[in-house]
Amino acid sequence: MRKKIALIGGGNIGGVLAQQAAYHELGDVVIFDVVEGLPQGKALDMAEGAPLLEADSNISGCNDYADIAGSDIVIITAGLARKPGMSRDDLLATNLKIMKQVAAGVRDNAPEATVIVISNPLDAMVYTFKQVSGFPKNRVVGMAGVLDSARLRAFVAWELDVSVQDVQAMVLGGHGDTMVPLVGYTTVNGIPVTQLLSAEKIEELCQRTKVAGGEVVGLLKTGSAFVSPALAAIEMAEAIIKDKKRVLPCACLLEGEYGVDGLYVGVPCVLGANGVERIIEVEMTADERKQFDVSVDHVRTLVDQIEI
Ligand code: TXD
Repeated sequence: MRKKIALIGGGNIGGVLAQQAAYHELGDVVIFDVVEGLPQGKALDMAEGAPLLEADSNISGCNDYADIAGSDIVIITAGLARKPGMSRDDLLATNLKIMKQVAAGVRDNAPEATVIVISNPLDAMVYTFKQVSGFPKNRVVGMAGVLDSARLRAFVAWELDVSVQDVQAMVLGGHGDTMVPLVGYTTVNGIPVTQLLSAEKIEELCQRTKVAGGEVVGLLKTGSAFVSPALAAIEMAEAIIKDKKRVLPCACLLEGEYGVDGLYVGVPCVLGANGVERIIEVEMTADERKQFDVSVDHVRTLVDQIEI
């Protein structure tokens, strides 16, 4: 019996999610969107291409939440994306209204699903979904750290002219300019990056990571990054579907961990069949801990603006 994956939002990221999930046969894919015809058209196009990739997943599109019934995984991208000059926080008011609708739709039609939230501002949106849906915290997780860490991994690999496969990195905290790249956990096949790059170059790459989303928005002008975010969410979904127990940086509900209570913040966790199975508390330098606390304060400022 194949898993069922519902994608709430059939836009730029939703389209890549659908392709990746279906063509890698992670499960049958249902794309939900409020725009009539958009999810149905994208799904039909992808389904007609499936024979060329010998992928047997069913792909469908819908505008009715009833069609997501029985979903095992729900991935949410519903909401506006940034335009040049906008911060992720600028999306709060509009996307908050959308997330409340989405959370009710998922709660009422796929109550057993594990949910990966992507919509921005991420830390506030995943918090909103949790509050409105009432789902247990292990089944509500936000995608940000996997993307931010992938960006730092890419920058380090390009600088060193080494395989991206051999670079590991960990970026924690809120998904915004206050995110915290942990240099001590950035390695090249186990070799600390501090042995391979100067402190100045490492700082430069960490800074580029913090604004990498805005760099893409500035180039695209019509929207934000959509391939790398989708790939990051697929890595999380695969860990859950295949019970891989991956250790990944994800936005998780903290209830005392890292000295934080009642907020979703990016931290390392174990992702498996039961969603967020465990949160891992890692050591940080005094400076990294200070940055982390600043990032948490920013998340709290955003969340304090939310009225459920
Ligand atoms: O790392 C991260 N978490 C971020 C997240 C990385 C990049 C982009 N990030 C955010 O994802 C971005 O700021 C947006 O808030 C979401 C989705 O970005 P995307 O680029 O996919 O936006 P699109 O192409 O505008 O798609 C959004 C879709 C679009 O088809 C709308 O019709 C639909 O959302 N939409 C809705 N779907 C369901 N229900 C409602 N109410 C709704 N409103 C809009």
